[in-house]
Amino acid sequence: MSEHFSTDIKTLTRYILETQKHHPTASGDLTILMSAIQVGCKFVESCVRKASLVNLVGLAGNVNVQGEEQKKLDELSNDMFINALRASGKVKTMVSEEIDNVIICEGDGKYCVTFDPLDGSSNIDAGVNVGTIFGIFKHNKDSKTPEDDYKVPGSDIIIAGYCMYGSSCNLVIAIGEGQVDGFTLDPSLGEFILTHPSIRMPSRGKIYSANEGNSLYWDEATRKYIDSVKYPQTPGTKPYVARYIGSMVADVHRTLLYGGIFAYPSDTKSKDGKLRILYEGFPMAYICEQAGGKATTGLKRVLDLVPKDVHARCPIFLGSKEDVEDVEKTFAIYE
Ligand code: AHM
Ligand code: MG
Repeated sequence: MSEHFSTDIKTLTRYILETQKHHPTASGDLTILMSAIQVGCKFVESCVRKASLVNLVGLAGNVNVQGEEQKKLDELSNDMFINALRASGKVKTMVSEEIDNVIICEGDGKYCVTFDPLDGSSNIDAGVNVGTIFGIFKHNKDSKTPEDDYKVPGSDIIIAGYCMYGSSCNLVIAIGEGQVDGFTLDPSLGEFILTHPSIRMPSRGKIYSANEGNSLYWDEATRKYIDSVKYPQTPGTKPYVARYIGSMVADVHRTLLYGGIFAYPSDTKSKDGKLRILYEGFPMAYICEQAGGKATTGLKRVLDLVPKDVHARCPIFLGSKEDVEDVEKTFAIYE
């Protein structure tokens, strides 16, 4: 029997410990921080699985039959991440999509964390994939206010990741130096196991992913670019395939594995697009670049932006290097 099982599996905790060993000055703080994030992801995964069964969906503010107040899944996920990160003792401040102001932690944590605890939550009722996105920064000692902690470019990120709650639960993390690795939760062990080591994005893809329902409002450069993949002018070149789930984590995960382009551009209704810089744009752009891809607003590298406030948004095109370079070329002509 045992020959059918690997007994030398790499769990996320083992992976982080081994990574830390390569940095002799590492204090173990990041290991503790990542363990808090892991716990948050496992909690959300377990809630998402049970959501419709235990009637968690859509009941914020409602009272259940026991007379207890029930919380919606996004509120629960938010509370879980805040508590787990705070309890780690390693976080100075954090920013969550769900909370207006910067969250301040007691103690002398070295790190700042941004997260969207349950991205794509409008999809939950239909059982579509949702996810958690996070970015970890080193706290800047010169920063004077909690808001200042986040007036930094995305290139300051030290670890970024996302967890996708789908047909399986996948955690992808980028730890710098071009290393992006994917883990799958083994529900029987309750452990994330390394299943997708060293992810590299194809240099060109065949898939485009954008909400075309907004195309009436797109600017000329976006329209020209999307037309160029749908109606290629070079003889013998096939049009790109369209895929849009409407859940960033799932759309980016597919783009990371298969290549192509994911876009949430600006439009006349929302000039900065929809996605938030600190906990959607930056972490996904970082993961993408670390895997060999690129991310741009059309005019500027996403990781060079410095957000004006903690919930600021930016247009985003991310994906395979050559596809994103085509976007940049189109914007250079039409913007
Ligand atoms: P949310 O943070 O409120 O869930 O919104 C973000 C989500 C992303 O997951 C996704 O890429 C985008 O919104 C989809 O927006 P749209 O429905 O406008 O296409
Ligand atoms: Mg979101």
